[in-house]
Amino acid sequence: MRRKGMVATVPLRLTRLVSYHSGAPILLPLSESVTYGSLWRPCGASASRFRCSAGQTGFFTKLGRLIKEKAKSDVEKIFNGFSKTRSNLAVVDELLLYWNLADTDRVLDELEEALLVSDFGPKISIKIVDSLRGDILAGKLKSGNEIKEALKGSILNLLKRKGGKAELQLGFRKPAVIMVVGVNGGGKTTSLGKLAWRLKNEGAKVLMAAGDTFRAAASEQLEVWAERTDSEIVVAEGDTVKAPSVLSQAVKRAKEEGYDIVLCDTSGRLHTNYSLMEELVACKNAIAKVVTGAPNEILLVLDGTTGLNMLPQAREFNEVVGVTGLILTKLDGSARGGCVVSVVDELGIPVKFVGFGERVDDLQPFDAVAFVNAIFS
Ligand SMILES: Nc1nc2c(ncn2[C@@H]2O[C@H](COP(=O)(O)OP(=O)(O)O)[C@@H](O)[C@H]2O)c(=O)[nH]1
Ligand SMILES: [Mg+2]
Repeated sequence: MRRKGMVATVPLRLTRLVSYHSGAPILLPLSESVTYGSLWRPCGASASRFRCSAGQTGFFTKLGRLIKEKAKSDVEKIFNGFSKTRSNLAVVDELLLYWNLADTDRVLDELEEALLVSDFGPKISIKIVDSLRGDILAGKLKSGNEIKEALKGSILNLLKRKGGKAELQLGFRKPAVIMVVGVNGGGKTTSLGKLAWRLKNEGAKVLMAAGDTFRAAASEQLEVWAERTDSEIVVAEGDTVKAPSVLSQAVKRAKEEGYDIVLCDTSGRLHTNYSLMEELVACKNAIAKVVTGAPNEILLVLDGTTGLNMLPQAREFNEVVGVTGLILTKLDGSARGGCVVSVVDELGIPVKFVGFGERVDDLQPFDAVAFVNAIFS
């Protein structure tokens, strides 16, 4: 165990800090090694740059909330991508328009079918329809319109009750650390870039960590995002550096240099590949060694067009690494919205962000009311 004041030697040859403030990348020390005695100073020690006061709780809470509130104004445009889900669910209106009590069983069967083809999954579809049946038979729902509102209400309720807090939970220690995980091509790196842009707009000092060490192009892709968002980034130098080492060094540096937030990218992996999944655990542990309680958020990126395949993915990632929130991407494509409800229902994990394009501002906090209105509009 390292004690206060003890000097640790961190081989900086492994990573470089790239700063894009002047437009061109500046490579910070690439010496063989550098002494980092102060890096290990525990929070609460004398150095003023490691402020761990209660005030930071306020900063991070405000940051999480601000990001959410700012999105409300233009949230509607996000859901254009649900056109497929919407057209599958359009049948609900037709069914309920001519609904009468004698017809209940047939209508509810067809309603269940409509939910199934919209990727809600069997468990959730049956649950929703059974609850509607109970309310109809109890005389609580007396018209097609009331049934539709109850249907929307039960989905909304589930998203809110099971999903819990949609705001980022950034803890109270600086730096807050966010890790993005998920399968290849889901949109991790892109979402991380967009998230950096959002956080920077709220005044946070952001450091990116290129933890996708499997593909050389992955770091370069994140460097482009760093440049685009005027963020700084830690990348691996050479092929032999492992992801946990990159992330750990980035968090150390963030701690040393007073960053508010570290955004950690990771390699895409199939949720069925256990050795790679274990590397994620190593990444998480490496981060936790540097900042107690970190990573504050482990965001699983799910491609909105994959439908029910996202459920086993979410299950596996959650089991191995403990997912705290979901980012649902590619809603500008033919996103299949229903399965999100299944993921939230089964795993009790909130959707925190939705991505709907490749531009820097194409990421919005998730709004459950807008989501339900969009798929049933
Ligand atoms: N249309 C669209 N494309 C996206 C979105 N998010 C990511 N992409 C694209 O999906 C591809 C894979 O994204 P990337 O971030 O590299 O995925 P990763 O492998 O999980 O890091 C890239 O071509 C991105 O531009 C999105 O919300 N909408
Ligand atoms: Mg990537």
